[in-house]
Amino acid sequence: MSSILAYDLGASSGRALLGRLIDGKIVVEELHRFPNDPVQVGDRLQWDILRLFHEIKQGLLKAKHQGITVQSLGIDSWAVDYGFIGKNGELLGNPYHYRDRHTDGVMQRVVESITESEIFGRTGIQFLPFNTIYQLAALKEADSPLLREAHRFLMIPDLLRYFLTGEMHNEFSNATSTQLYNPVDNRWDPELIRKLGLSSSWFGDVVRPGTKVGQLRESVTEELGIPSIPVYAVAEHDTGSAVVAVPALERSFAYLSCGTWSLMGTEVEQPVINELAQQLNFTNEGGAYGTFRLLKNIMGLWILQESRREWEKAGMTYSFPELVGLADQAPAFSAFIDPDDPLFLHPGDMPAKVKQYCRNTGQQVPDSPGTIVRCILESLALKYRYVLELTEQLSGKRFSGLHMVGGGIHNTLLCQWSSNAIGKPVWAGPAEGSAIGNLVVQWIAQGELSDIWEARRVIADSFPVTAYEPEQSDAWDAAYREFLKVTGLA
Ligand code: ADP
Ligand code: LRH
Repeated sequence: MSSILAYDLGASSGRALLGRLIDGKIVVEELHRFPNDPVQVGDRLQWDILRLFHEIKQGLLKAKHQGITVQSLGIDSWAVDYGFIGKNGELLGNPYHYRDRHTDGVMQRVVESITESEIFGRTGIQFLPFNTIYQLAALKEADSPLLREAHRFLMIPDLLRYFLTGEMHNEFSNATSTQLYNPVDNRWDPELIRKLGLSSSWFGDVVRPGTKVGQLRESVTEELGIPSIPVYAVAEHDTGSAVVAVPALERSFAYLSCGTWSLMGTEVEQPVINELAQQLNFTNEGGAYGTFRLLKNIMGLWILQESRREWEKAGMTYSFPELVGLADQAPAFSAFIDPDDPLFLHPGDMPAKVKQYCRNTGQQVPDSPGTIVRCILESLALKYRYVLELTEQLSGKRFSGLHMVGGGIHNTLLCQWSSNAIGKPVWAGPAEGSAIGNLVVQWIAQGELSDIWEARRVIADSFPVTAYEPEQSDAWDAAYREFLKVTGLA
């Protein structure tokens, strides 16, 4: 029986899932899970990339110790971040975290010299201050020595794949997230690269999800005492893999990939690059098999994660289920935030920021973990309604419900409230969407599954999906009107 490995690195944790196809069903086993804590050094927030590589090797070792023969592997991770490789083939510096402040104010300066319509017209990508394009512009502004030494640009999974195989390739889904890739011309955009003063030689050939991109190199197989196996490029942007795994049986569906971020939208065959998409700040991220993700980023459970971290620092340790329980006990609809207010983007005392937002908007100020978590979760659910309505407006589609995937579906209160807020059913599952999407792309490449639609049917047959029906519609409609008013989204 053949087993394959999917590494899925989220902004909060990473995991190695072992997948097997047994009698037409997918069976997964979590071999390894590890935290992905960024590291603050002075003013800089960085990823611990070498530790992540170490954890990837630990996953392979665990497979070996269990006597499992792994057939192939793929890696997906959060988008936009990257490392540079120097002329000697070594990583230059440590990749910055997209929440690092080196990009503060850079996007505004870039769009003063290259207009928003030009950037959006060339890339179809939403304006987020941490997009790779602004990270690189920030290095340029700071005259970073990295740019003088840079030889090749690799995004996080490209980089880890390079460490494993010794081969350098840029994968398509992640390449689009940089806001430097032109999805119509199907290449890195030479004009944007030129206008920013970057070097086109950094950006290599772009491989599609499902391409075999090397074998484990000798240094890895010798160190671990394992045979060399093929490494595949999957939809290496985790959201791309998550959308592959949405168990939708209908062609037109809405999804919410719910983890550190909440990514909501629909799948399209062609990027939607028009004035409305730009004005609504939707994105067209490249996916597997010629699909695009027409979606919007919503700040997501990051606000809750950071609140939990803050309470922990103060000696109050809560698990996520405990926090959800406290929210359930707290009074309903007493205050709302716009989760996408820039206030919440950077790390820092999140409970204080939630309070500050409520105070500034003249609302009752939540003052306990329960009331703060309730405010965060209700506001997220209401923001989902807002973005779902925009997705319908932009795509011209009407959705009968919402598919939710990702770790956030363990939060059953959020799933129920999301259904209440949108007034439609929510179908929640699978939780490990990104890792499962990663697995099926490898199986399609190996001829074990025929295409993405067969894969989605098999996923639907293999993993439980919990259906939530909308409740308390009048109360949620009233809350939505209040939410739009206090957040200024009306
Ligand atoms: P990422 O891949 O972006 O790191 P995940 O998809 O793993 O994120 O989702 C992590 C989030 O899922 C956490 O921030 C937390 O809010 C939520 N979560 C995970 N487990 C539970 C649980 N048992 N109860 C409630 N929420 C949970
Ligand atoms: C989710 C995600 C999202 C990006 C963000 C940087 O993990 O990949 O799609 O916008 O991280």
